[in-house]
Amino acid sequence: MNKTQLLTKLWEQYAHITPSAEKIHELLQERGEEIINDHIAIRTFNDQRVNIAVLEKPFLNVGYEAKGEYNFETKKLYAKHYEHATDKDAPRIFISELELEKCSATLQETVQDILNNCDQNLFNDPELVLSGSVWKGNSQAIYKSLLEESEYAAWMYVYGFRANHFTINTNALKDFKTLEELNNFLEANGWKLNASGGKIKGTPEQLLEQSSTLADLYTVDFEEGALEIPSCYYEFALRYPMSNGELYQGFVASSADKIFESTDVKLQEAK
Ligand code: OOG
Ligand code: NI
Repeated sequence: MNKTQLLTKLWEQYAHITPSAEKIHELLQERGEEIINDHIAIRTFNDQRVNIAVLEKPFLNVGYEAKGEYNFETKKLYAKHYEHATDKDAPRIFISELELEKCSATLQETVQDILNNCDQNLFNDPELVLSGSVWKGNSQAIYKSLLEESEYAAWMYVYGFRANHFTINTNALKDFKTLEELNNFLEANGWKLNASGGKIKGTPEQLLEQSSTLADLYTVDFEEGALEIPSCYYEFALRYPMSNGELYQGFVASSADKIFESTDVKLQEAK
Protein backbone atom coordinates (compact mmCIF):
# COMPACT_ATOMS: atom_id res chain seq x y z
CA MET A 1 0.00 0.00 0.00
CA ASN A 2 1.41 3.41 -0.93
CA LYS A 3 0.84 6.65 0.99
CA THR A 4 -2.18 7.77 -1.06
CA GLN A 5 -3.87 4.37 -0.75
CA LEU A 6 -3.29 4.28 3.02
CA LEU A 7 -4.62 7.82 3.57
CA THR A 8 -7.58 7.25 1.24
CA LYS A 9 -8.58 4.07 3.04
CA LEU A 10 -8.31 5.83 6.40
CA TRP A 11 -10.60 8.60 5.11
CA GLU A 12 -13.19 6.16 3.71
CA GLN A 13 -13.32 4.16 6.91
CA TYR A 14 -13.62 7.35 8.98
CA ALA A 15 -16.27 8.98 6.76
CA HIS A 16 -18.38 5.81 6.94
CA ILE A 17 -19.07 6.32 10.66
CA THR A 18 -18.70 10.13 10.60
CA PRO A 19 -21.28 11.47 8.12
CA SER A 20 -20.79 15.02 9.41
CA ALA A 21 -17.17 15.02 8.20
CA GLU A 22 -18.26 14.46 4.61
CA LYS A 23 -21.01 17.07 4.96
CA ILE A 24 -18.61 19.69 6.34
CA HIS A 25 -16.09 18.79 3.64
CA GLU A 26 -18.77 19.35 0.96
CA LEU A 27 -20.03 22.54 2.60
CA LEU A 28 -16.55 24.07 2.36
CA GLN A 29 -15.97 22.76 -1.16
CA GLU A 30 -19.24 24.35 -2.29
CA ARG A 31 -17.77 27.68 -1.13
CA GLY A 32 -14.79 27.07 -3.39
CA GLU A 33 -12.41 25.92 -0.70
CA GLU A 34 -9.81 23.26 -1.34
CA ILE A 35 -9.40 20.95 1.63
CA ILE A 36 -5.92 19.99 2.81
CA ASN A 37 -5.51 17.80 5.89
CA ASP A 38 -3.36 19.08 8.75
CA HIS A 39 -3.26 15.75 10.57
CA ILE A 40 -4.95 12.41 11.21
CA ALA A 41 -5.13 10.83 14.68
CA ILE A 42 -5.03 7.13 15.67
CA ARG A 43 -5.61 5.60 19.12
CA THR A 44 -4.39 2.37 20.73
CA PHE A 45 -3.33 0.53 23.92
CA ASN A 46 0.35 0.32 24.94
CA ASP A 47 0.32 -3.50 25.00
CA GLN A 48 3.33 -4.53 22.90
CA ARG A 49 1.13 -6.38 20.40
CA VAL A 50 -0.68 -3.20 19.35
CA ASN A 51 1.29 -0.24 20.74
CA ILE A 52 2.54 2.88 18.91
CA ALA A 53 5.63 0.94 17.74
CA VAL A 54 3.28 -1.45 15.90
CA LEU A 55 0.83 1.11 14.52
CA GLU A 56 3.50 3.53 13.29
CA LYS A 57 4.91 0.88 10.89
CA PRO A 58 2.61 1.49 7.89
CA PHE A 59 3.39 5.20 8.14
CA LEU A 60 7.17 4.72 8.45
CA ASN A 61 6.94 2.41 5.42
CA VAL A 62 5.53 5.22 3.27
CA GLY A 63 8.06 7.85 4.30
CA TYR A 64 6.90 9.30 7.62
CA GLU A 65 9.39 10.18 10.41
CA ALA A 66 8.79 10.41 14.17
CA LYS A 67 8.93 13.99 15.54
CA GLY A 68 7.29 15.16 18.81
CA GLU A 69 6.30 13.26 21.99
CA TYR A 70 3.48 14.20 24.37
CA ASN A 71 2.29 13.07 27.82
CA PHE A 72 -1.22 13.31 29.23
CA GLU A 73 -0.95 12.39 32.89
CA THR A 74 -4.58 12.52 33.97
CA LYS A 75 -5.81 10.61 30.91
CA LYS A 76 -2.85 8.17 31.21
CA LEU A 77 -1.92 8.66 27.58
CA TYR A 78 1.34 8.99 25.70
CA ALA A 79 1.50 10.18 22.09
CA LYS A 80 3.92 10.73 19.21
CA HIS A 81 3.54 12.70 16.02
CA TYR A 82 4.99 11.97 12.58
CA GLU A 83 5.75 14.14 9.57
CA HIS A 84 6.38 13.03 6.02
CA ALA A 85 10.05 13.34 5.04
CA THR A 86 9.52 14.77 1.56
CA ASP A 87 5.83 15.55 0.94
CA LYS A 88 5.15 18.76 2.88
CA ASP A 89 1.44 18.60 2.00
CA ALA A 90 1.01 15.13 3.52
CA PRO A 91 -0.98 15.25 6.77
CA ARG A 92 0.90 14.78 10.02
CA ILE A 93 0.03 11.58 11.90
CA PHE A 94 -0.72 11.70 15.66
CA ILE A 95 -0.75 8.31 17.42
CA SER A 96 -1.62 7.99 21.11
CA GLU A 97 -1.65 4.94 23.41
CA LEU A 98 -3.31 4.24 26.77
CA GLU A 99 -0.68 3.49 29.44
CA LEU A 100 -2.22 0.31 30.81
CA GLU A 101 0.19 -0.11 33.75
CA LYS A 102 -1.12 3.20 35.16
CA CYS A 103 -4.75 1.97 35.01
CA SER A 104 -6.64 -0.13 37.58
CA ALA A 105 -6.08 -3.90 37.81
CA THR A 106 -9.65 -4.41 36.57
CA LEU A 107 -9.11 -2.33 33.43
CA GLN A 108 -5.77 -4.05 32.77
CA GLU A 109 -7.41 -7.49 33.05
CA THR A 110 -10.28 -6.48 30.78
CA VAL A 111 -7.94 -5.20 28.07
CA GLN A 112 -5.69 -8.28 28.39
CA ASP A 113 -8.74 -10.53 27.96
CA ILE A 114 -9.87 -8.57 24.91
CA LEU A 115 -6.43 -8.88 23.29
CA ASN A 116 -5.83 -12.52 24.35
CA ASN A 117 -9.16 -13.63 22.90
CA CYS A 118 -8.25 -12.36 19.41
CA ASP A 119 -6.61 -14.40 16.70
CA GLN A 120 -3.01 -13.28 17.45
CA ASN A 121 -2.15 -13.25 13.71
CA LEU A 122 -4.38 -10.19 13.33
CA PHE A 123 -1.80 -8.12 15.20
CA ASN A 124 0.83 -8.81 12.51
CA ASP A 125 -1.45 -7.75 9.66
CA PRO A 126 0.18 -4.80 7.85
CA GLU A 127 -3.36 -3.33 7.61
CA LEU A 128 -3.99 -3.52 11.38
CA VAL A 129 -4.37 0.29 11.48
CA LEU A 130 -7.39 -0.10 9.17
CA SER A 131 -8.93 -3.08 10.96
CA GLY A 132 -11.31 -1.37 13.39
CA SER A 133 -12.45 -3.34 16.41
CA VAL A 134 -10.63 -6.62 15.63
CA TRP A 135 -11.97 -8.05 18.93
CA LYS A 136 -15.56 -7.29 17.78
CA GLY A 137 -16.33 -5.12 20.80
CA ASN A 138 -19.99 -6.07 21.15
CA SER A 139 -20.60 -6.26 24.91
CA GLN A 140 -22.37 -3.33 26.55
CA ALA A 141 -21.20 -4.69 29.91
CA ILE A 142 -17.52 -4.44 28.89
CA TYR A 143 -18.05 -1.07 27.19
CA LYS A 144 -19.67 0.36 30.32
CA SER A 145 -17.07 -1.05 32.70
CA LEU A 146 -14.26 0.55 30.63
CA LEU A 147 -16.20 3.82 30.38
CA GLU A 148 -16.27 4.17 34.16
CA GLU A 149 -12.51 4.54 34.20
CA SER A 150 -11.43 5.69 30.74
CA GLU A 151 -13.56 7.14 27.96
CA TYR A 152 -10.57 6.49 25.67
CA ALA A 153 -10.48 2.75 26.53
CA ALA A 154 -14.24 2.44 25.98
CA TRP A 155 -13.96 4.16 22.59
CA MET A 156 -11.07 1.85 21.61
CA TYR A 157 -13.11 -1.20 22.58
CA VAL A 158 -15.95 -0.21 20.24
CA TYR A 159 -14.11 1.42 17.32
CA GLY A 160 -10.54 0.09 17.48
CA PHE A 161 -7.91 0.78 14.84
CA ARG A 162 -8.94 3.55 12.46
CA ALA A 163 -8.60 7.30 12.02
CA ASN A 164 -10.19 8.88 15.07
CA HIS A 165 -10.35 12.23 13.27
CA PHE A 166 -9.15 14.14 10.25
CA THR A 167 -8.20 17.79 10.64
CA ILE A 168 -8.67 20.60 8.15
CA ASN A 169 -5.64 22.81 7.56
CA THR A 170 -7.27 26.20 8.19
CA ASN A 171 -4.22 28.12 6.92
CA ALA A 172 -4.96 26.68 3.47
CA LEU A 173 -8.56 27.98 3.39
CA LYS A 174 -9.07 31.11 1.28
CA ASP A 175 -12.13 32.63 2.93
CA PHE A 176 -11.47 32.10 6.62
CA LYS A 177 -8.74 34.21 8.14
CA THR A 178 -9.30 33.14 11.76
CA LEU A 179 -10.46 29.99 13.47
CA GLU A 180 -13.26 32.03 15.05
CA GLU A 181 -14.63 32.87 11.58
CA LEU A 182 -14.59 29.20 10.63
CA ASN A 183 -16.21 28.19 13.93
CA ASN A 184 -18.96 30.78 13.47
CA PHE A 185 -19.62 29.50 9.95
CA LEU A 186 -19.85 25.89 11.19
CA GLU A 187 -22.16 26.83 14.06
CA ALA A 188 -24.36 28.91 11.73
CA ASN A 189 -24.72 25.73 9.66
CA GLY A 190 -25.85 23.75 12.66
CA TRP A 191 -22.69 22.01 13.85
CA LYS A 192 -21.94 21.70 17.55
CA LEU A 193 -18.36 22.32 18.65
CA ASN A 194 -16.44 20.83 21.56
CA ALA A 195 -16.46 23.62 24.16
CA SER A 196 -14.28 21.85 26.76
CA GLY A 197 -11.63 24.42 27.73
CA GLY A 198 -13.25 26.93 25.32
CA LYS A 199 -14.15 26.42 21.67
CA ILE A 200 -10.67 27.51 20.57
CA LYS A 201 -7.85 25.53 22.19
CA GLY A 202 -4.40 27.12 22.17
CA THR A 203 -3.25 30.67 21.42
CA PRO A 204 -1.16 32.43 18.76
CA GLU A 205 1.69 32.49 21.32
CA GLN A 206 1.49 28.68 21.49
CA LEU A 207 1.65 28.76 17.67
CA LEU A 208 -1.37 26.48 17.22
CA GLU A 209 -5.12 27.08 17.57
CA GLN A 210 -7.53 24.15 17.28
CA SER A 211 -11.25 23.52 17.41
CA SER A 212 -13.35 20.43 16.74
CA THR A 213 -16.90 19.20 16.30
CA LEU A 214 -18.47 16.89 18.85
CA ALA A 215 -18.22 13.32 17.61
CA ASP A 216 -21.12 11.94 15.60
CA LEU A 217 -23.37 9.43 17.32
CA TYR A 218 -23.22 6.03 15.63
CA THR A 219 -25.56 3.13 16.34
CA VAL A 220 -23.55 0.16 17.57
CA ASP A 221 -25.07 -3.34 17.76
CA PHE A 222 -24.16 -4.93 21.08
CA GLU A 223 -25.24 -8.41 22.14
CA GLU A 224 -27.50 -6.72 24.72
CA GLY A 225 -29.08 -4.48 22.04
CA ALA A 226 -28.14 -1.35 20.10
CA LEU A 227 -26.71 1.82 21.66
CA GLU A 228 -25.66 5.15 20.17
CA ILE A 229 -21.97 5.76 20.90
CA PRO A 230 -19.89 8.82 19.93
CA SER A 231 -17.78 7.79 16.93
CA CYS A 232 -15.42 10.30 15.32
CA TYR A 233 -15.10 14.06 14.98
CA TYR A 234 -13.67 16.67 12.60
CA GLU A 235 -10.94 19.07 13.72
CA PHE A 236 -9.71 22.44 12.45
CA ALA A 237 -6.14 23.67 13.00
CA LEU A 238 -4.57 27.08 12.41
CA ARG A 239 -0.78 27.26 12.67
CA TYR A 240 1.36 30.35 13.35
CA PRO A 241 4.90 31.08 12.18
CA MET A 242 7.87 30.56 14.50
CA SER A 243 10.64 33.18 14.76
CA ASN A 244 12.34 31.68 11.67
CA GLY A 245 9.17 32.40 9.68
CA GLU A 246 8.19 28.74 9.23
CA LEU A 247 4.87 27.47 10.52
CA TYR A 248 4.97 25.53 13.79
CA GLN A 249 4.69 21.81 12.98
CA GLY A 250 4.02 20.22 16.38
CA PHE A 251 1.10 19.80 18.76
CA VAL A 252 0.26 21.45 22.10
CA ALA A 253 -0.38 18.96 24.91
CA SER A 254 -2.70 21.21 26.95
CA SER A 255 -4.91 21.70 23.88
CA ALA A 256 -4.77 18.06 22.78
CA ASP A 257 -5.92 17.11 26.29
CA LYS A 258 -9.24 18.89 25.58
CA ILE A 259 -9.48 17.75 21.93
CA PHE A 260 -9.49 14.11 23.13
CA GLU A 261 -12.79 14.89 24.89
CA SER A 262 -14.58 15.37 21.55
CA THR A 263 -15.60 11.68 21.74
CA ASP A 264 -16.75 11.95 25.37
CA VAL A 265 -20.36 10.92 25.98
CA LYS A 266 -20.60 13.56 28.71
CA LEU A 267 -20.13 16.39 26.20
CA GLN A 268 -22.98 15.00 24.07
CA GLU A 269 -25.47 16.02 26.72
CA ALA A 270 -24.72 19.64 25.90
CA LYS A 271 -25.66 18.96 22.24
C1 OOG B 1 -6.37 12.85 19.71
C2 OOG B 1 -6.58 14.20 20.38
C3 OOG B 1 -5.40 15.14 20.21
C4 OOG B 1 -4.77 17.09 18.65
O1 OOG B 1 -4.84 17.56 17.50
O2 OOG B 1 -4.32 17.74 19.59
C5 OOG B 1 -5.30 15.73 18.85
C6 OOG B 1 -7.53 11.91 19.83
O3 OOG B 1 -8.67 12.32 20.10
O4 OOG B 1 -7.29 10.71 19.62
O5 OOG B 1 -5.65 15.16 17.86
NI1 NI C 1 -6.11 16.34 16.33
